Amino acid sequence: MFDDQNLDTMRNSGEGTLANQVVYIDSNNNGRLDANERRLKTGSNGRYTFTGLKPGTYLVRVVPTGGYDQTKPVKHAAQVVKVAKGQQRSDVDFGLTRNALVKGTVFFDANRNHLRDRSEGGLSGVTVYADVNGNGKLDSNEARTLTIAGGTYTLLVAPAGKVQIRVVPGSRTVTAPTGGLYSHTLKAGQIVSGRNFGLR
Ligand SMILES: [Ca+2]
Ligand SMILES: [Ca+2]
Ligand SMILES: [Ca+2]
Repeated sequence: MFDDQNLDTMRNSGEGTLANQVVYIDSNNNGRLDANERRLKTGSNGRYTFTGLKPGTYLVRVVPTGGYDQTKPVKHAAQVVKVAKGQQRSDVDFGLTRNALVKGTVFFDANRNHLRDRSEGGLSGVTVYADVNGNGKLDSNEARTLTIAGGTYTLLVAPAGKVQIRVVPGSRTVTAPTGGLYSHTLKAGQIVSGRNFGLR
C-alpha cells in the first residue's frame, strides 16, 4: 500500500508506504467488507499478507481511512488475484491518496470577451494557486504551480479540501472566470479539469 501523493497511480520516488489500512478479500464481490470476509491491516512497511489461500481467484479491496481514498486500481476497482497451488503473489499493490488535482489552461483574452477564441494562445509562466484561506492572496503555505508551454497547468491540492483556485495576474487583469476564481470542495483522489483562466 503506497501513498500516491501525485495521483498518477504509480509509486514514484519519495512516495512512502501506508500502514494501518484495511485490506480484505471481497468473497461475494459486493464492494463491501462483510462480517465473514477475511481482512487485515497493512503493517508499518505498508505490506499485507493473506496466507493459506486455496488455489482460485480472489478479489482484494481496501477500506481507506484517515482521509485517504484509492487511486490504484482506478475507480475503486478490486485487485483480481489468481493463485495457483503453492504460488505466492507479491505484486498486488494499492495506491491511496489524501490529495486532489486541478487542471486547466491560462489564455490571453485579447478581445476581453471572457472566452478563448481560436486566435488566442496560452500563457506560460503564470502562477496558479490554491487559495486555502480565501483571502485572494498567495500565502507562503499555499500550493502553487506555473503554467507550462501552451498555458496548461496541473495543481496538486494537498490535502484535498475546501479551496479557491486563483491566478496571480501580475500586471494583467483576470477576464475569466467571472469573479476570478473557482470554488471547490475537493475530495481525496478527485481530479478536476477545465478550470481555465483568461488574462488581458
Ligand atoms: Ca504517484
Ligand atoms: Ca463483500
Ligand atoms: Ca491565500
